[in-house]
Amino acid sequence: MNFDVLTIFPEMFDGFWQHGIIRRALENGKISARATNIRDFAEGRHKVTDDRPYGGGCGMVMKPEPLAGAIRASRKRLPRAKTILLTPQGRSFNQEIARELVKLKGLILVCGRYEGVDERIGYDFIDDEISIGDYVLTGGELGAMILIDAVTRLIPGILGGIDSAEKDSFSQDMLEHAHFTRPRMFEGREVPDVLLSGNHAAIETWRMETSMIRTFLKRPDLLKARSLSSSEIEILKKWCLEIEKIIQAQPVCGTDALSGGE
Ligand code: 9D3
Repeated sequence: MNFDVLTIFPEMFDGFWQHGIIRRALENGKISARATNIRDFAEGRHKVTDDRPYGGGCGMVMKPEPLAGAIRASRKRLPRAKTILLTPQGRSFNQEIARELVKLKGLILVCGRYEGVDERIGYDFIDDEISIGDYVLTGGELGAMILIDAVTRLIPGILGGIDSAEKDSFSQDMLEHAHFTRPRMFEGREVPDVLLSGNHAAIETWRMETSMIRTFLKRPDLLKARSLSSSEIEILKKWCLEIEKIIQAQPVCGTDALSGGE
């Protein structure tokens, strides 16, 4: 995968390229990535990239010529790449879009600043528009990093574990099970016995159960949207029975009248 980022703040990416999985992917040639300064394509002594909006109003707009120049140069370098504008108006980025983008040869990521880019850049220079969520940022750079991060870890052979990315595709509609590592006792809290039992079937069941209960408590929307396996249904039924037992153990009318609410 080849990433080309177009921005007026290329230095923002210096740290990003230098760490973790992105760095390793660059080193072993799984990705190429560079941040190009849009200002390098601006004319005149002052290399201006923004201007006041026609029709008035506050804020500035990114001038079309430097953007067009930068995109043309990128397309020469990456002729088969898709050009994506990071903008609050784009479709909301998610794992499904990440899986769609990892199939492509290259991505030219255009980072807007100020109030936005001149509308005419959208006509011939942009193939797709992506937002990273419903909150207001100061520009597209962090969005580009998020997109690169999410897409890179999906490239085959990038993640340490053989199946980490593949496992995501099964579990992405559920929250993950709880994780523990050494020490066995931390500030008075112990690691659950089952994880030390060596009983792999029991561990698997426990993990599925913690995954289910967390999803139920924190993201019930995910559970409702999902078709459940028979073992998952068994877990839910078991909880139902437990809850039912608690209710059955109560006196007939409950204790509401004694609680002093009214
Ligand atoms: C006054 C109206 N604002 C729209 C909500 C204008 C505006 C705010 C922020 C225009 C551009 C920006 C800068 N944001 C991005 O470039 C951006 C972004 C975002 O703000 N939220 C989520 N995803 C993205 S991707 C790029």
